Amino acid sequence: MIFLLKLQSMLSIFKKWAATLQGGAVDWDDLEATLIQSDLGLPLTEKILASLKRQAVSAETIQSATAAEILKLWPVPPTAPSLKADRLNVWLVIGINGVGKTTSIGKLAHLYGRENKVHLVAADTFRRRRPWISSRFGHKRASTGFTAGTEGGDPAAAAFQGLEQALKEASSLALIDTAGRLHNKENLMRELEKIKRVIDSRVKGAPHEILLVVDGTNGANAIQQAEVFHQALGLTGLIVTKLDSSSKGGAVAAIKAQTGVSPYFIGTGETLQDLKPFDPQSYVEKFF
Ligand SMILES: Nc1nc2c(ncn2[C@@H]2O[C@H](COP(=O)(O)OP(=O)(O)OP(=O)(O)O)[C@@H](O)[C@H]2O)c(=O)[nH]1
Ligand SMILES: [Mg+2]
Repeated sequence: MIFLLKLQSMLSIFKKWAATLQGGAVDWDDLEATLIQSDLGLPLTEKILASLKRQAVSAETIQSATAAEILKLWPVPPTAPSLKADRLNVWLVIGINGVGKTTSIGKLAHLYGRENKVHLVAADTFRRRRPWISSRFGHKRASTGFTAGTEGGDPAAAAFQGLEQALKEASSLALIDTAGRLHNKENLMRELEKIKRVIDSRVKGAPHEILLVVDGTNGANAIQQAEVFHQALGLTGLIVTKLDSSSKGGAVAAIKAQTGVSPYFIGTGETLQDLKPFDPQSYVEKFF
C-alpha cells in the first residue's frame, strides 16, 4: 500500500516535471524532488543538481544530462567476479531478512556451476530453512556440494565445516549463506564479523567477495543497509533483487555514490535463470 502511494506520488511528480519541460524552463525544485523520490539520496541529488546548473543545461536536454550525470558513477561498467584458479574462492552472502539471499545463491550456483564445482554452505543456523537447489529449485547437480550447520548451532562453525568440506571436495567456489539480520542489531553484526574471521582462519585471505543482497524495492532503506554493512565488513559488491517489479532501483546509484560499492548482478525473478549482470546503461534507461 505504502509502495503504491509512493509510486503514485512519483508518477505525479514526473508528470509535473515533464509539463514544466514542455514549457521550456527547468524547474530545479521539481527536479530535486524527483531525484529524491527516486531514492537517489540527498548527497548524490545535490551533486547532480550542482553539476547540471554549472552546465546551464536547457529544459530540452535536462533528461539526457541527468542520465549522463548518473552514468558518471560507472566510468567502467562493473564486471561480475571471476574465479581464480588454484584456490577455493569463497563468497560470503549477507543482508537483511527476506531480501533474496538464498534465492540469489541458488542463481549464482546455477551460473557458476556450469563450469565449476560449487559448494553451498548454509551458515544460517539462526533460523535455518533447509534450502534451495534441491528443495526450492528442484535442481541437483553432481558438481554441487552442500553443507548445513546444525539447528541453533554456531553459524561461524557451520561456515568452517562447510569450507573443510569444500576443500576436501576440491571445489572452486564456496557460497556461504547467512541468516537475514537487521543492520541495527549489534550482536548479529558482531556474529557476521566472527564468521568473516573464521573463514579467513580456514582459507587465508577469504572471503574473496562479501556480497550484500538488497531488495530493489526497498528504496532509501537499502542505502542505509549498504552503509552499515559496508562499515562493519567491507563489501565488495551488491546483488539487487526484485527488479522485475516496477521498482527502478534508484538506491543503486545512491549506494555507489555513498559507499563506492556497485552491483555485480540484478535479480529479475524467482527462477534460477533470473540473474543478470548489472549494466549501468540499461539501469539509467529504465530510470527515465
Ligand atoms: N520477484 C522476485 N522475487 C525474488 C527475487 N529474489 C528473491 N525473491 C523472492 O523473495 C523471497 C525471499 O527470498 P529468500 O531467498 O528466501 O530471501 P532470504 O534473504 O534468503 O531470506 P532470509 O533467509 O529469511 O533472510 C522469496 O519468495 C523469493 O522467491 C527476485 O529477483 N525477484
Ligand atoms: Mg535465506
